Amino acid sequence: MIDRAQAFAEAIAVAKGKGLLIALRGHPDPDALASAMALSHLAERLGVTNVTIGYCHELSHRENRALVKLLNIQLRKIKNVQDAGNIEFIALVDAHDVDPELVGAEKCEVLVIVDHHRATTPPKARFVDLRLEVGATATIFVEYLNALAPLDPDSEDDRRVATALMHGLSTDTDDFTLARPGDFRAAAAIAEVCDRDLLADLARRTIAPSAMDVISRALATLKVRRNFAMAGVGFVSETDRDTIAQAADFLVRREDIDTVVVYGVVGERFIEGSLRTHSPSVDPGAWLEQAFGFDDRGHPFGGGRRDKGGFRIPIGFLGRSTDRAQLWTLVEHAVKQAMLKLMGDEPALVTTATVSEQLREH
Ligand SMILES: [Mn+2]
Repeated sequence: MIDRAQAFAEAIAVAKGKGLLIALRGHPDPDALASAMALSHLAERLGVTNVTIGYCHELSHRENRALVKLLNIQLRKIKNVQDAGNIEFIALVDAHDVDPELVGAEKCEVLVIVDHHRATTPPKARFVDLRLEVGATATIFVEYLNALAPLDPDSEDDRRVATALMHGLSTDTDDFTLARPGDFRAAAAIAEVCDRDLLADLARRTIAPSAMDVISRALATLKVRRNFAMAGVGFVSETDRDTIAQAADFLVRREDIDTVVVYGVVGERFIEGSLRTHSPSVDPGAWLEQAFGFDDRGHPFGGGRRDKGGFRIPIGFLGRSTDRAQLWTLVEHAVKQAMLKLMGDEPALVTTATVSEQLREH
């Protein structure tokens, strides 16, 4: 384990005197943000001083924006690698490829990749540490920190890093319910360094009004078939895209179902959906792949692990349609059909209203 930390340090040291960009992929979550913060902290200790943490999509979740603010994480929103200055090297955390929307990355060398997601194509970098057996990338960074620059409870800066990592660990493992032995060891290692008050502030899960709105729309359109439920929530703005996942998290708690898919049109560009399940027979990744298939390049539109998954399908030219009602009808029809087909092409769904009517009759 010390060897891996040493190899990581050697790879990072290559960026001494040069510009290093920690390029966050997609909409960064607490694990990605904490890992970026830890990497930047370690890089500084290793003498790499020109480090930028960059992201190219919105920080969509209100809690993530709170995290950035409370922990004072220095983030740059960039479209192009050179927006971050004279960058020669890239580091990736909690992801193993560069965001497809980040321009100019091909001119830089990827120094390190530290991640815990299954890779579809082999990740390419000078140093790769991809561990499927940990619940969070934060766990790997705790290990590096222990080996290279142990966190000091008396240092304000070190406490912030520890707090971010603990928060990343807890959110990525669903409050440790999915944590593996390595994650618990990592949590134990930073327990005395992190700031408990700050951690409590970060953990306060608020529900934004926009999320409540999407949840209410999901409830209104919820269709239940046996132990499966689906809900289409219509149009959702890019900044509110996480509300779809929040609605799915809420609905899967319904007692008589074990799987739910919530979907909508995000930013008038994509059909996006979230799957949540606690069925032993539903593998989210495989299920979504079967339901929605693959894009032109052969990548599945959906993916997932354990108990959750998501999909994203571009609507392309149709997104320009000004008749939103018609567009939604089309989307709803196509998504429902894809899912129903997978469930064995049975007749029309029973709506919750019909179910309660039937119950009243008996
Ligand atoms: Mn993660």
